Amino acid sequence: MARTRSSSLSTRLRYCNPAYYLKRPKRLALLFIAFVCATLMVWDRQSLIREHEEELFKLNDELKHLRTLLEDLPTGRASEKEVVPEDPIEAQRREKVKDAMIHAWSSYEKYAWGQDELQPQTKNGVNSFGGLGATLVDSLDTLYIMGLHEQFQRAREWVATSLDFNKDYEASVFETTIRVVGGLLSAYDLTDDKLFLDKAREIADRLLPAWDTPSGIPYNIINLAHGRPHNPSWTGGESILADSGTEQVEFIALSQRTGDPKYQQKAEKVIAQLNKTFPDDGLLPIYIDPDKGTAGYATITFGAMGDSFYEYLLKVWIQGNKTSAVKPYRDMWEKSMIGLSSLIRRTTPSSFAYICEKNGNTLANKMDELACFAPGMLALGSFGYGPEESKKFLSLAEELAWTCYNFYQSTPTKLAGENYFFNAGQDLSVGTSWNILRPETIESLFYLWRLTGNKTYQEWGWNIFQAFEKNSRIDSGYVGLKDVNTGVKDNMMQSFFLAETLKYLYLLFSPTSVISLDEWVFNTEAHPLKIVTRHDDKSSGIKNRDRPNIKLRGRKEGRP
Ligand code: DMJ
Repeated sequence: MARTRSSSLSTRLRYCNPAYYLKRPKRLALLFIAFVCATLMVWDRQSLIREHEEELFKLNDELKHLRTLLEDLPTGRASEKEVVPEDPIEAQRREKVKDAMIHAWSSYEKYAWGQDELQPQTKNGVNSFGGLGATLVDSLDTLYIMGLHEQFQRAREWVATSLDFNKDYEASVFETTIRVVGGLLSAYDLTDDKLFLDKAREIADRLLPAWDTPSGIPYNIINLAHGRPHNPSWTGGESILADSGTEQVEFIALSQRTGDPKYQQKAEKVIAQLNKTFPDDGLLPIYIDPDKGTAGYATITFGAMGDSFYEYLLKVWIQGNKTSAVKPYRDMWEKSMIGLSSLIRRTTPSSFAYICEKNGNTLANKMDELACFAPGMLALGSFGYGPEESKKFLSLAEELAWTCYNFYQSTPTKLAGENYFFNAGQDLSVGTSWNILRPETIESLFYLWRLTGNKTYQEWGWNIFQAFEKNSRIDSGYVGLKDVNTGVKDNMMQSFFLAETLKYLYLLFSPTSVISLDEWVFNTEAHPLKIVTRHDDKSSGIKNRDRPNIKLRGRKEGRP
C-alpha cells in the first residue's frame, strides 16, 4: 500500500522535471502555447481596464468642463431640482399670500357662492360669464396648490352637483376656454379626479361648433345652450386674434387626456391657417377674417386682443415637450420675437424699454399693462435659443420687467394703471388709470425669479402684493381701483385675481419644485397643465392635423 502511494507521487513529480519535456518536444510545444495564450488573455484584460480608465478620466474631465461652462453662463437657468434650505422670509410671505386667498375665497363663498364673480362693496354675486361659477372653477387649482383642502372639497362638490352648462347665454369662446376648460383640466391634472375631465369635455363640446367656419378660424361667441356661433358686432364681423389663438393649450390637453383628437384638430387648424400667410416678423393684426382666414388692416399689439396668441405659440411648444411635432410653433414664435424686438423703444430720460403698438407703418408709444406678460414669456422662451440669442432675450425680458414694475411704482397707490404712454422727456405716464387686480407683471416676476434665481423679483412682487393689501383689500374681499392716482375703489373681485394674481404670488414665495416648470405649463389664466410628450408624426404637429396619433396618457403621468 505504502509503495503504491509513493510511486504515484513520483509519477506526478516527473512533470516538474525539465528533462521530462526535453525528451518529449511535442509536450514542450503544447506547454509553451498554453503559456502564450494565458499571457495574451491577461494582457488583453489589463489593456481593456486601462482603456476604460482612460475613458472615465476623459468623461470626468468633460463633466468638469461642462459644469464650469454652466456656472459661467450668464443665462444659466437656476436648477429647479436644487435643494436649497428655505428662507424663513419666503415662508412668511407665502403665508400672507395664502391668508389673502382665504380672505378672497371666504368672501366669495359667503356672498357670491356659485356665481361668476363677487361684487365686494355691494356684497353680491354677478354672472359675468353666463353663470358657470367662473371664480369657483378658476380657483380650484389655487386652493389645491395652497393646501386649502376643505375649501377645495366644497368647490368640488359644487362642480359635481351644480355646474350646469346648459345656459341660454352668448359666451365668449376664449374666456370660457381659458377659465372653465383650463380650470377644470388643471384640477384634473392635480387630483386625477375624473369628474373634472368629464366636465371639461362637456363644456368644450358646447364650444366646438364655433370652429365650423370656412377657414377654421373660430367665431368668438357662442350660445352655450343653442350653439349659433358668431362674432361680436363691434369687430365688424372679424374674429379677434387672441380670442382665436388661445385655445390650443387647453384643447390639445383635452385630446391628450380623453384620447379624442377632435379638440386638438380644431385648435391646431387655426395655427396652420395663420401659418400659411405668417409674415417674416411674425406680427399679426388683431382682426382675422373667419371666412378667408387672413388678417386685414388693424393694430398690431402685445396688449389687448393680441397678447396670448403669441404666448400660446411658445406654450404649445413647451406643452409638447419641445419635440419635432411642435417645432413649427417654436418657429412661428421665434419669428414673432423678431417682430417684438422691432417694436422696442426706450424712454427719455430713464431709458425704460417698452413695446410699442403698430398701426400700418406707424408706431404708437403706448403699452398696455396686459403686455407685461411678455417679459415672462421672453424669459421662458429664451432658453430655447443658442447662448447669444438667449442672453439677448433674457436681458430684454429683464429690462421690460423693470418697466412693468415701474408702472406700479410710479403711481401714488403703487398699483399700475391699465395702460401707459411714453412721451419724450417724460418717461412713462398713465393713460387709462384703473387697476382691476390684473396679474401680468407678477406673472413675469414669477418666471424671472424661477429662471434666474434673482431674489430681486421676489422683492418687487412683495411690494406689489403690499400695495394690493393696502388699497384693494376690504372686509368683504378684494376690489380694483377706478383710479390708481386717487385710490377710489371699484366693486369687482375679478376671477383672475384668485386664479392668477394670488397663485403667481404664492408660487413666487414657494420652493421651485412646487409646480416645476420642467413638468407643468401654465395656460394664460395661470392654470397649470402637465407637460405630455406628443407622439404625432415627426413632420409637424400643425401640418399633421388630420391624423393626430394621440398617445393616451398613463394615469400616473398626471400626478404632481
Ligand atoms: C386673464 O383672463 C388672462 O391672463 C388673459 O390672457 C388676459 N387677461 C386676463 C388677466 O388680466
